Amino acid sequence: MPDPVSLEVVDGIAIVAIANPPVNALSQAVRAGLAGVFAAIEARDDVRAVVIYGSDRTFIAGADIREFGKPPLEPFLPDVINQIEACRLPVIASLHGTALGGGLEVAMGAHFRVADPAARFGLPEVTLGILPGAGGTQRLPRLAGAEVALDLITTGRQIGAEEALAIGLIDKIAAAGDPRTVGVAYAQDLVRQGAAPRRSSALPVQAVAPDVFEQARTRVAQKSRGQLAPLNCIKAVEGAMRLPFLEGLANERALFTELMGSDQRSALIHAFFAERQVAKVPDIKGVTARPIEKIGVIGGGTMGAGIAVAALLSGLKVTLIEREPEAVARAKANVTKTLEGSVKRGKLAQTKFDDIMATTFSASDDYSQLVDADLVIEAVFESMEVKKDVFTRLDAICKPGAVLATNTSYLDINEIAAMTSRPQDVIGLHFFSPAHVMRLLEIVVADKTAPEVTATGFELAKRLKKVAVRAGVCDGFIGNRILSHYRKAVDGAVLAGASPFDVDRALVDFGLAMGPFAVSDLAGLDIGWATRKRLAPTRDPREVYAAFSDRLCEAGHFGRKTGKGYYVYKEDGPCPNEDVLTHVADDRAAKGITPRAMSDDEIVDRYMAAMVNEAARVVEEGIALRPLDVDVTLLNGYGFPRWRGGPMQYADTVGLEKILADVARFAREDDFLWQPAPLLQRLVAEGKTFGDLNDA
Ligand code: TC6
Repeated sequence: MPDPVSLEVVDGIAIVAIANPPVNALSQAVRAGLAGVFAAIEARDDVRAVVIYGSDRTFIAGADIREFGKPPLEPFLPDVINQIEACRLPVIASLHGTALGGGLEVAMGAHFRVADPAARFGLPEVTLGILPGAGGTQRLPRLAGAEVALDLITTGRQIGAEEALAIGLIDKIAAAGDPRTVGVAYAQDLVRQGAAPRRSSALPVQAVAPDVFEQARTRVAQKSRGQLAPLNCIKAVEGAMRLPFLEGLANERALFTELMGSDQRSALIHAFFAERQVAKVPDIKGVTARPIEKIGVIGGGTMGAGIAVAALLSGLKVTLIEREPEAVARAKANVTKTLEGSVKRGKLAQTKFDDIMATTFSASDDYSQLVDADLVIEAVFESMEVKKDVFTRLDAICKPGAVLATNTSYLDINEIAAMTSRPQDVIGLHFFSPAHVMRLLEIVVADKTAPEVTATGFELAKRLKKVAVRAGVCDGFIGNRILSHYRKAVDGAVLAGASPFDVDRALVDFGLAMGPFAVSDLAGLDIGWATRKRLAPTRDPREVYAAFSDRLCEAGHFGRKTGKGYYVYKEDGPCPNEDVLTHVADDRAAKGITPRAMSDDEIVDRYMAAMVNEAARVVEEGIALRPLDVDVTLLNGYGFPRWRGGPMQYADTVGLEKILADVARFAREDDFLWQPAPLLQRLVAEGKTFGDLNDA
């Protein structure tokens, strides 16, 4: 491996280049390299200033996350940055690409910062369950003030060069150019001006209003419920206000070390890597995707319109097909309204909107508009008959090689593909609603789907900025199959004694964005009802079927859309629908169940054991490639708390023995629902984890 840090001296300017692809992370070799070159620079008498820059596409994107959780290796980053800051010569950081985390901390340790106009800056450590532990919580308040520091450090949000200049984080935005030339030119200017080192650590910290930290705590309590890192971030910045620099640094270190040892840190870093790992799918390695420029969307309801918007926002041409002129007009209005919302929120320029409406978007009731489409996504009513009809028509119209995708949530894609003369071109692209917002895309590979069609699905996801997970065909694929299982478990908890409101509260306390009953109300209770009716003929007589939800549906209460479901939706917010308790009591009575008290812990244990047990089957059957694919699915499509890393990471954290023991415990009440997954049993017997399967 070539040395990742190099030094050359040109006309009195020491130029330090960092070359550690792909993102110039601060691995041990980079830290040691920086320490070495700065020692060498101090020993020379022909140097007037120092420039640090990153080679290739970026400055430094942060600490090397792969080293986290392993024994720390010297030299430590805070010491290296202190060494850079202590340099007797002016040190200039020339920033381009992204200066993130430890990378931005290196830049703040330099004495001057010049940036490319397109550079981005941020301290995203909080999103990984840690804090900027190399002086960032002490130097940023000194450069930009405590309020700005609290905002950037507790949210991890990135900012552009203009904002960085305005808050005092950087000194200059240069004309676009290569960072070496830009840095050297700025260094020469500074030398000409006789500039001396200007150390951030020596700057005074401006006083702030006393309630600034309390307000930050309130914000964090709302937005980052349950998470440790944002609270430690606040404490570290508070330390910068009341402690001298070196003591503040020691305080920061202690808070950092506490987080480094937390399960939340492991979970968030697992999520980071898992989201990159899901795109690595063996059957499409080296396979070239088909080019996609024009797509068709069949169906202009909420889902179809959302898919159309997602595609339009990523620059694709979209033709939306509906059945008749009124439906076309409604679909067009749906798409237009959503795009107008993006313009209002500043996410889409008015000129871009005008361009989309004039040239890239069209809607029609004529399937022949799709003759030149590269990919068509069907998002019509969830009925096999309707979908088969659509695919028959697509088969007759679409050009050879066009990818034909269905957005079905549950149905058998092999059966749909069999309606066409080209099953190799048929695939499932399962979006989540609202499709222009939700990050998850399940790419469902049917028996005959060609590898380049799968590769095209992944390419499309990248273009739409979605996280794509490969799934196999089964009822519900990865996410909805697991969901229907844990839904049965929470229904079972209600039959046993908890109320739906207890269940929702316990699971929101656990970290879910919403409880499962509130989610059902949001999705529409009629959807689950339709699925239950569809599956009724094949239902196993041993299943304990919770009927209380059917009672709500029979009374026309479908959740939010009808104003009533498990909750009643009023102007001042939702409140529990007390009628539900009557339906539940009737259901228990009909089944001869005497309700008992159930703790929040038991509710969580049931929910998690059901989720993990079914997920183990999904992995064992190859529906999900690896446990991490399940985690990414649940994190991005089902509101599972990211700081728990996903269900499989959670299971590894609490121990698979506990999950298996819980399955056995609940089986004493319902041994049909609670049958242990063979993979779970095997891993426990072998003393292995789901993580071991990810690494295999
Ligand atoms: C920190 O700095 C703490 C400091 C205190 C210390 C005391 N380390 O995302 P991409 C890999 S915490 C190791 O696909 P992009 C990534 O896994 C850190 N590896 O590219 C992938 O590898 P693969 C604070 C890293 O262009 C490859 O690089 N910094 C790291 O879409 C390409 O990544 C952050 O949190 C890393 N730090 O986005 C920034 N970063 O090809 C984290 C990336 O084997 N990184 N990799 O799969 C990012 O946000 C993005 O990677 C990006 C580039 C915006 C830099």
